[in-house]
Amino acid sequence: MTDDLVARLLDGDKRALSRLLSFVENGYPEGREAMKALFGHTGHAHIIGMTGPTGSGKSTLVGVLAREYRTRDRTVGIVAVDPTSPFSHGAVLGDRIRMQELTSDPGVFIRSMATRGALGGLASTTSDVTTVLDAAHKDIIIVETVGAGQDEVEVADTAHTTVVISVPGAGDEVQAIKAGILEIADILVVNKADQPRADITAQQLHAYLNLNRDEGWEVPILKTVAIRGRGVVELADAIDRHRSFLETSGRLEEARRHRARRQLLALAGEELLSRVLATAEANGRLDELVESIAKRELDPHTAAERLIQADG
Ligand SMILES: Nc1nc2c(ncn2[C@@H]2O[C@H](COP(=O)(O)OP(=O)(O)OP(=O)(O)O)[C@@H](O)[C@H]2O)c(=O)[nH]1
Ligand SMILES: [Mg+2]
Repeated sequence: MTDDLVARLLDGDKRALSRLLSFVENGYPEGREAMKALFGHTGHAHIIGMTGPTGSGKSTLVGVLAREYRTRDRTVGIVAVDPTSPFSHGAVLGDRIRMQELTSDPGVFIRSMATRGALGGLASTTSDVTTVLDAAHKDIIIVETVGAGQDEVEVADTAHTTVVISVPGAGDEVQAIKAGILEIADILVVNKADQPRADITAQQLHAYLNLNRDEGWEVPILKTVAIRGRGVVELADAIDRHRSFLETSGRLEEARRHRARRQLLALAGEELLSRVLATAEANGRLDELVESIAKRELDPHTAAERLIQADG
């Protein structure tokens, strides 16, 4: 059955794509089998992470960016991770009319993922979802996440280009700086530039970047008005420039190797743990060791060593 789904997905079937994504998100064995078969068909897509505070206009910007890429004849996959806004709940984009325009376009596929705390973690699930979309011939994959912390930093690891979105603030500190997510930005956007203080926010970001310069790539700071589609051409251009930079500087290769290592170790770790647990749960060894630690007869380090030895 998986073979059939994989064949249909490679053939461009949207329903096969949806079903395979469900398998992958839920950690089903079918998902895993499909991932094996799909891997050889991946490596083409450019993955863009868009992160920023709640309500900063990420979804609106993702929508207009997707349309911009469609005018450039590129197919687009959109992954919205854990959409929190009551407006966007169930629907990815704030603006429903634009949303419909996008969903009726066969060159666009939109997926909402409410799987924070998913098996294997948010980052690994997101990574698998982008792999499936890549195999489904999406040229551009945009992942939207709320910039809240460590999860986003890990999700950014999956992206080739990370766009961090800020909005004009009343205070003196930009939200993204506070959240500690500025470091992961390849491109900075001040959205809602139709509101006052957008220039001041851009200047603050600029000052901050000057203190933390990266060799080779100068992080552009762009102003956008997502609801009017303003600045989106410049954003798409900047993303494409970043892609070229990654390719010519060798960073794309480096990132691929980095990702390969991370995936291999994460999956091997999961596999080892599940093997150890299968034995230790069956023979009651796990409960015994837990009891011993709880009664303070055994320290957790020694217990962990014994848990693994018991398997061998
Ligand atoms: N004034 C103004 N409002 C905007 C702009 N972009 C988005 N908005 C509005 O800001 C609100 C939030 O937009 P969303 O796109 O849902 O923001 P989000 O960051 O995806 O929100 P969450 O997914 O809930 O974190 C909506 O009411 C948008 O219409 C902009 O450039 N200017
Ligand atoms: Mg959103």
